[in-house]
Amino acid sequence: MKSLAKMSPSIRRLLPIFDGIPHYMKTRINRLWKKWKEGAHEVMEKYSESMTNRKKLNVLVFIGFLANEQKLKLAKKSDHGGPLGELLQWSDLLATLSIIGHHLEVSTDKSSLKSIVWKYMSRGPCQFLNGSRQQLDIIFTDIMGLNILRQHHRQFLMNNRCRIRLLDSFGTHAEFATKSYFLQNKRKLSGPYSQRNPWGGHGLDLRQHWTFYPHSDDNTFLGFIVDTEGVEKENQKKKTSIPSALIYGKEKYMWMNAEKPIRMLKKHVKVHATVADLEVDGMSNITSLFENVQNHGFLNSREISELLDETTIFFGLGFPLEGPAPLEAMAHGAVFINAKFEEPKSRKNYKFLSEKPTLREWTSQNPYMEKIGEPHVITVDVNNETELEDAIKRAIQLKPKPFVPFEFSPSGMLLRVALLLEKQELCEKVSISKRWPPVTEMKIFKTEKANDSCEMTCHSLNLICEPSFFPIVNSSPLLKRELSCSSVSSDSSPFAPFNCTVQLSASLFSCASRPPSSSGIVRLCPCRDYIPEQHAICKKCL
Ligand code: U2F
Repeated sequence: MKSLAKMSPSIRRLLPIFDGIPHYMKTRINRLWKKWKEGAHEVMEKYSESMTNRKKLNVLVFIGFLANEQKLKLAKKSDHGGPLGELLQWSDLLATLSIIGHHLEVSTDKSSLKSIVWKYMSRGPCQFLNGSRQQLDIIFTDIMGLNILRQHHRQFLMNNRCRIRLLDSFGTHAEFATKSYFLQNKRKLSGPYSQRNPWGGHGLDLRQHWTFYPHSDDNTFLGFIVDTEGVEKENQKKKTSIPSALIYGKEKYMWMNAEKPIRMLKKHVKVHATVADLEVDGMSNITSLFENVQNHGFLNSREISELLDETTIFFGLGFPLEGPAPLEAMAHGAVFINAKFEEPKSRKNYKFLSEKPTLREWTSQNPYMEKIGEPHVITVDVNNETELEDAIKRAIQLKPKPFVPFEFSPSGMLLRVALLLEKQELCEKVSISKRWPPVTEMKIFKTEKANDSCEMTCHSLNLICEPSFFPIVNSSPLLKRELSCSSVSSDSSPFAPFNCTVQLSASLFSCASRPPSSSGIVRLCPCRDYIPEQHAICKKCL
């Protein structure tokens, strides 16, 4: 008998792993535990059918970038301004997996990884045949972790390829997933900064790449939760308080070229900052920028939450892209001024993105927030003085209520991860009737313009593109019917199925790929609906 996963919102289950994880992660898990417990209660009340009767899984969590700590020092930097997004997501993933009742093996270094690998390798397939679940079911790791597994545990990786779930913040597109396609097309896929693909080429199913935001329909959305500890739902900003802005950017390089927008901001509001490295060397050229700015230095989560409570405007300068902070600001009732990019940024024109395995185009600092819009978010070209001044004045008036989209709440994350782990099948072929999302939810559309992706077509109809349906859409009879083809040929192309052409390489199925405008290509796209504020789950997927 397979045992069932039981919801267990007790932090005690996580205590044994606390010694091995950075201080920042422990603090976050402890601080948010009350919220997690409330979320567990809520999800059991509202979605008890989906949350019960799930198989208990053996899950390995191998945080690869911490295993390279000696070189990268990311855990060390987490206490004074380094990138926190990844640590925050790993913390939330650990809390989620523990609460939804799975068995966890956690490793943040090569030697403990080795003992776990041996433990499961030596058990081998016999136990599995007996029906006991003494094998690993799922392995969460990151790209650095995958490289370590490839170098030191090749056989283990080969046996468990389909069980890998890769934390991949910005996502991976089909063109970058396999080495061969990228190498043949690298010129077309790159810009002036680099023609390399160091983070891609793993040959995984694109759904094995789990992202930070729900931004790539080809990938799976993992997400994180928004810290709302201490925020009261109805609590609006104190009416009497002087309007203020907190500049988004915890290291001074993020402030480069921002003199003009910051000057404008100072004209209307009191300006605060949390820049960690201001006291360090080379201050001369930025001194004027920080005049009349109250810099608090790097704050801990409680302090930043208190500051956000008093903040009217959370002000984006264009970088970091897609961090968690704007969602936190919105959860505290601040208006996020989101820097709009007149020319969208991508690996073809922006150095930071030039080696990322995606052709995604950023229309602003945070495209997810851009879609949320007013009263919570104003997306504006911060270098256009007139537009910026209007935006600042409007932001002062808006006074939105605190808001957290369901998918970034504890209950939303618990529900999503529980369902994905229970139902998304990537190891075995499943019959059409047992597929998840159910095939009955598939809605097929043609792209309207030659340059459109399937994502664009589905999104324009308030649907999302569902990659698991591609093999079904990829059928000659369907093409003949939908596109009036008399005969059908085949091709290995990220645009297929299109016109009268079926897809030859399953690894190239792609929601995101956009054919050239002049190509005359009409793509066939499988779309599905989703639960409002929960993109990963279709309405009948519960
Ligand atoms: C993103 O990483 P970042 O760490 O730069 O993301 P941010 O949005 O700046 O903030 C992460 C957390 O840092 C916290 C803040 C957020 O929870 O409340 N914080 C803090 O604790 N103290 C302070 O003084 C200021 C902020 C993204 F997540 C990564 O995936 C990307 O690699 C990176 C670059 O685009 O951006």
